Amino acid sequence: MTAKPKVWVSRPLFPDVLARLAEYFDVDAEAVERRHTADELKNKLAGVDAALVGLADRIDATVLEGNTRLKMVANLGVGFNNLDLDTLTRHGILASNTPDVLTESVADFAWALMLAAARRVGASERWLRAGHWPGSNQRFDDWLGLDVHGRTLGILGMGRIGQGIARRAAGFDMNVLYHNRSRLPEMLERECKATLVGKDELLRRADFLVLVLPFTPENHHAIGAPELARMKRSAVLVNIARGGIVDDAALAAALREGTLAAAGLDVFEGEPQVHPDLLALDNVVLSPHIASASEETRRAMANLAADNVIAALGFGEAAGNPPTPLNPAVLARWSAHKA
Ligand code: 8YV
Repeated sequence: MTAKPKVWVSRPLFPDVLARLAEYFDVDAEAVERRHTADELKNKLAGVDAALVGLADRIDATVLEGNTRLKMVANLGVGFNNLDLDTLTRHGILASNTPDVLTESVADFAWALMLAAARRVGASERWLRAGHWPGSNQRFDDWLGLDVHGRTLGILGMGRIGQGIARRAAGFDMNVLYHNRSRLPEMLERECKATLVGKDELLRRADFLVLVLPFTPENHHAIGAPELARMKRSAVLVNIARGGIVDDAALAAALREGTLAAAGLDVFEGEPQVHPDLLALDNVVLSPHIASASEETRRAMANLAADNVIAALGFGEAAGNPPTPLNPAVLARWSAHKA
């Protein structure tokens, strides 16, 4: 009997997904969540045929140096700024991500942050839990927040998640503006009831600005002090995309000085560290990168990553056709090689 291909899973994963992988592979799954050093990644990846990795695992030239075995890296996320795709492609290593299955859950969460930031859910809960309510003589005009309905929603980055956020805005009777590299097809624009504007106009007009951009070097600090200065003092900023798209220090300064009303943040520069100035503020709602973390969605993401590995390594019903490859040119090269 030939030995099963070897697969490394860099983060603890649902046992049923690991069991699916174990039908085909010799699985080495991490039981404890932790960050791996480049050396650890290099060593692990040198000994396996495929790996399921998380966003904290940076897969680049350093960790792939001298690797002649690895065929496939499945990212447990839709964003893949942790993968150096050019280098993977050059090494003939297939990469995949987890699009679509998380779109609606992440769009839901963007709304959770918008509503929570606008209506001061976090700060008022902290006050209640601290026991301040009894005896406070809470006034009629305490805890006043911002209305969401009827306002202008700005979406920066109008991919699938941005469109999901826009579609939900109809229920809140909002005016939806977006800015994107390219204009949506007319049918989608109509479905989303969204109007394309320039970035400057988006910054000036949005009452709620939600960031859904992929993280690329060009998008580093796409929202910094100059952009924040263009926004309304009454505006709310929501970042569910990636840390580093916002200059967190500049954002904290704007929130502290009252040049921006509030923010909701799921992602941070240098996470899991959070800028101390943000932690000190009450007008920002903070969550630990959980926008996709519903039971169903995280399972679907894990299963999709597993589907990609199973199919890429030639097993299962979709053998040879992984569902969501990022560099399909590698697949073409593999088949040319076989022929
Ligand atoms: C993470 C995400 O994958 O999909 C993405 O790009 O940022 C999230 O869904 C998730 O937080 C697991 O780390």
